Amino acid sequence: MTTLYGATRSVVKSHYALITPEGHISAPIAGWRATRSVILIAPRLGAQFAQYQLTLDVGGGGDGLSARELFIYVLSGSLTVQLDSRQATLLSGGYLYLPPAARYALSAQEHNTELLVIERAYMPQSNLLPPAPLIGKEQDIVGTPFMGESAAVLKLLLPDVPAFDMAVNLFTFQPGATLPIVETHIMEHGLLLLQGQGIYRLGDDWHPVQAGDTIWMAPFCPQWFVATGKTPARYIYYKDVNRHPF
Ligand code: UGY
Ligand code: MN
Repeated sequence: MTTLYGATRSVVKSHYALITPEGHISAPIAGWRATRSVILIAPRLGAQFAQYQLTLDVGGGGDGLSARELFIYVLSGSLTVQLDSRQATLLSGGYLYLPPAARYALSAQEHNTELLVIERAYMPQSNLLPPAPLIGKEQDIVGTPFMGESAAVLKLLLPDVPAFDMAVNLFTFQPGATLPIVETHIMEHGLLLLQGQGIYRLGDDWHPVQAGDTIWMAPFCPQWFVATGKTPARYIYYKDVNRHPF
């Protein structure tokens, strides 16, 4: 797609970034074979985690010991996962959590298998062991209304227990539904809009957003969302949780 006069919906500011798919540039990524990557959020943007999307050829993937903690969500295609004790095939909606130093082998079974990855340094907590590797699928998670708003339903993909320093949640908004408040909080977010469209308030700006858009929200960035259009809007997002501010 070409653009006249250099227009883009992408915006990068010190307290948030909106990155739209037309501007993606893919490249190989260390540690993954037969894989194209687009790094969408990273420490050099100001974030304390990385979020990237990977497109794998058949047989593409990675193996070894995880350097940091990793959350991998299958957007489309098929991915086999081999852990020390388990093997599984993940389809769309399937996911894998790996703590640091976990042994893994991943291999795509379909051409153009697409993955969303969140990677960050695990923050140890005294008296707590890091979580064990976890495999799941969003279809098995029961959603609950967010802050009593039945038209905004949240699924927590990871257990909400102190060993986890990250949460990854799936939000579904019926047309016209909103975040009940303008949130302003210490946790940062990495977000991928999976379906539908809406308006995202970020700081003092309001942006139209649609499926495929990525958003980074720094700590304390005021945020609010309304789903527009005639179909539900759905996004997956990362959040740092369960740790002290110092
Ligand atoms: O969990 C959250 O902070 C979530 N409600 N934020 C968001 O969707 N921007
Ligand atoms: Mn939030």
